[in-house]
Amino acid sequence: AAIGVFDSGVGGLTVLNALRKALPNENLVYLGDTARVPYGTKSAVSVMRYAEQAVKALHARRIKAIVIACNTASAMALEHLQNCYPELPVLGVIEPGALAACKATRRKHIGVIATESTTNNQAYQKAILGIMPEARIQAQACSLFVALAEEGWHHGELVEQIVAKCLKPLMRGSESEGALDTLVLGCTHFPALSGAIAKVVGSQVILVDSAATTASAVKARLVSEKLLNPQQAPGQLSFLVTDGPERFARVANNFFNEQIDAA
Ligand code: DGN
Repeated sequence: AAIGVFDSGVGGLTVLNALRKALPNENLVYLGDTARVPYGTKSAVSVMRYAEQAVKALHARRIKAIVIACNTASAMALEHLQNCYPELPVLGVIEPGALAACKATRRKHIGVIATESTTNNQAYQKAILGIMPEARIQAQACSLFVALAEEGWHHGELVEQIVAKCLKPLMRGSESEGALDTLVLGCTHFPALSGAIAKVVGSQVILVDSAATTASAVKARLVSEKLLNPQQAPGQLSFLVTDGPERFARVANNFFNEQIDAA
């Protein structure tokens, strides 16, 4: 059986990289809902419906666990999906991202950038405060970064100018007022822009994302449920998309460390 990994498009591939690293012997099936991306500007009702259909398609394969590798879908649909499949581990990326932020922060002042739907839903704010009730959190929607990341606009002066403009509301606090010390990349597309984001926010701000902590959480869950693949052979990878396999393969190569051929 395989681990099913779902995202609205290519962003979840940043999580897939971490899963490959943490669980090299596991078979992974990735589903990108490319027909309906972006989720980040859609209503909760639509995102729930899309996520439900995507997970149903994964469930129809031999799946032993599901990773919702999309912050927007995790924010809006994780609980619903867990209720739909009580027999399966269904894990999202928000709790792991919040945990990474709480581990990294020194002054407990945390910024969160994500899609509009994720920031409106307050999922990160709730998850961080659940771990660290005294944290100060500032959230900022940066839905535009998804398009930049998908188009392969990851570096350069123009990208930094756009990033600076979008992050301006977060960067107002001075050191004495307690400027933020940690920034959560709360969308699985954003690690592609981490170089430009780091340049804009400066080296004193620690950037964290959900990928590595999600992979650790998945591994811990598989171990505790005795679901790890006993075989030592390298795990198989397969990709499913709901539209445009050629575009997926092309764009995916900006996000994933291994070559992907059109699905
Ligand atoms: N990658 C998705 C996320 O983590 O929220 C968002 C991409 C999108 O659908 N806009």
